[in-house]
Amino acid sequence: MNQHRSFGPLALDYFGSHQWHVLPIRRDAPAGPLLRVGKLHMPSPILRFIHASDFHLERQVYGIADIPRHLRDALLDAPFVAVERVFAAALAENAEFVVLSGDILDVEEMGPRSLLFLIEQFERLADQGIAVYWAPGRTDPPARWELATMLPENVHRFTGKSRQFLHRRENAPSVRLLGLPESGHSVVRPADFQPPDDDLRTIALGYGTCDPAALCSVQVDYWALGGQHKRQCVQRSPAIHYPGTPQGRTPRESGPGGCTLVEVNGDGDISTSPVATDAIRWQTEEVAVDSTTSMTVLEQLLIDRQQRQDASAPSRVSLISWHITGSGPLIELLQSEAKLAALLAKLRHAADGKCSATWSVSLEVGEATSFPDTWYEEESMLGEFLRNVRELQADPSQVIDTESQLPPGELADSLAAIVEFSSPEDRAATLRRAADLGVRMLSPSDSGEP
Ligand SMILES: [Mn+2]
Repeated sequence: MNQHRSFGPLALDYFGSHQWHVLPIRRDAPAGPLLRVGKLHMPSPILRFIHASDFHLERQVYGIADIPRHLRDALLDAPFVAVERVFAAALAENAEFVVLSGDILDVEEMGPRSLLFLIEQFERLADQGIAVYWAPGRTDPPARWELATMLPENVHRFTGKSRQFLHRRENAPSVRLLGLPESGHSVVRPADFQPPDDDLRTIALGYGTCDPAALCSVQVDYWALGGQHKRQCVQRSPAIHYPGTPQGRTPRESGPGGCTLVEVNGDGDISTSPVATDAIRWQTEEVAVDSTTSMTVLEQLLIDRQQRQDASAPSRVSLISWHITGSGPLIELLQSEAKLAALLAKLRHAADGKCSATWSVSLEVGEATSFPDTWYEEESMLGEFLRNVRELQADPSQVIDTESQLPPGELADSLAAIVEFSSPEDRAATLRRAADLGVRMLSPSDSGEP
């Protein structure tokens, strides 16, 4: 069965079925005729397009308080640089068209730079005869787009009248694209997409979450979905795919951002390959310490990792959120916010001095099971507070009278049920949180030593 191309119509029929086979990502395969295990003379792709979504060109990078001067421009430009790379990929890969699955630009939130930039990018494609098919997400329904007349003619939007486009091709069958004029639902509903029963390859553009099993009931070859900022290959056959946003905007959107190059060969096999476009990358880094780790060792370890990151990707800004986990005296010591802040300042100083492209955004530390002994012993409000908490922790039978602390009146009745401890675990967890809060509030903020 592998040499299907040499065996005439019967074998061709078998492989020429409308089922599109999906192969693993093969972005780094050599150029030219491809040889893959199980198949000989695999033809080059007969159709190639870019799938992207969630540009959010109205939205800046947010969620960080301190930005060093030398990185300000990079952060401001990042959303635009990333989107420019999406269009550059379409040109470089000779894409036949670009499919956009929603949340591209919100006209109610945007500034003039965003709109002009987007039009400019569309025009770059128009010059090369590359079409754009743009289906709406939550933020960019065509009804809001009174500026649509400014879009060049290669841009096709799905509207009330146009829910289907036929992409015509030279010497090859057309490709059908289906979409909705509004993404009124947060779930992609297969009933909204019903292609006629014919031989055309069909791409459906949808927005929101999906139920893969339900989508399989419709004769669609590639589900080009949007509304999710993290890239996800939901299913390989038929393909259901979210390319994610080209540029994450907050520390929560960590990891690479990009778009997807989709290639279809003569057999109908589809491959999806990620194209990284992000100009800044949010990273979450875990660092585990144990009872022997000292502050100096941790500090050096973080600075080293920061420098290594900078050396490995010097052209991209890396924004790191550190999570320190483990147990031992160092974790206890780092429960002091002042200590944490001092450590973060040292990391930043190390990066700032070198105008490094790597920046430590935040430093968080896991909960400590206890605090340093000296804190319990000292004659201060904190010392007294910690001794009280420890006494309650040591003796679970001691009643904690929370109810008497409530203000009189109706409110107290409804609050009483909330402040009551439902179990010993609940009591223990509350005491741990109280100790943590006390340490944070009662520690002097300047010296770092409570
Ligand atoms: Mn979005």
